Amino acid sequence: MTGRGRFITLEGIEGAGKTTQIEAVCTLLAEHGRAVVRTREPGGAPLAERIRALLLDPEATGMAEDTELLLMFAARAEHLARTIRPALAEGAWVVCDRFTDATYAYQGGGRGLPAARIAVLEEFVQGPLRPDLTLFFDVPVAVGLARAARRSAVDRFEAETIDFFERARAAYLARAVADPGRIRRIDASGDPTGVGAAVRAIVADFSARHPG
Ligand code: Z5A
Repeated sequence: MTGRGRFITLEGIEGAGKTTQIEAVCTLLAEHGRAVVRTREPGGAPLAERIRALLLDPEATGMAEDTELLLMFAARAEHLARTIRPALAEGAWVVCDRFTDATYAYQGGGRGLPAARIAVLEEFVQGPLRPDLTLFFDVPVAVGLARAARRSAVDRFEAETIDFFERARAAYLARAVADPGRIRRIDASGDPTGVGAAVRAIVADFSARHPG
């Protein structure tokens, strides 16, 4: 439980289609009468967006893995304090493009940092707060990267190897298996219309089970 509102996160590797589907999630919740706050990580608050720029800067080469991990959680602390916790306290439903599952996937799976180290920071920064529902958009790495390659700009993560994204995907899949009540895996390899139908079914069911 997160307070009066509910906390929904969207996760997946590069090019999985989260950003494409997040608006539909927000629209559906609004149709159900929810006050909705859409946000993202890293970022989602003014100072957190400045940390995001540093984290994604392709010229920030050679950043130590622990520095990257701590910056993710520094941005998250700011995001929680300025955006997420106030919105939940007011009863809003917060819909967030990535959250701490991404840290387990990218810094844990991708970079190889120990999950126990991430868990310490998770507890420190979040206390008991966890997402109520996580939509995991699962695509083969080749599919996600081919979609993302259509964009011109490349950030610091997009420059990573295929093996890095394979490890991130494997970490997401393991978390989905370990916590199926919260993390709902969606086959995101199909066309946007079909993926959107699966998303709406899950979110509508979740909303119906959490009235008021
Ligand atoms: N990161 C981290 O390491 N640790 C953390 O704790 C957190 C984040 C919170 C944020 O980058 C980076 O931070 C991220 C992980 C790291 N880096 N990576 N990789 P971001 O927010 O800029 O990037 P992203 O979250 O990965 O977004 P993305 O690459 O845009 O992926 P997406 O949002 O899932 O995909 P999309 O923008 O919706 O779609 C990509 C393209 O595919 C686009 O042209 C769409 O039109 C197309 N698309 C979407 N869906 C479909 C379907 N179903 N079929 C065909 N084409 C589609």
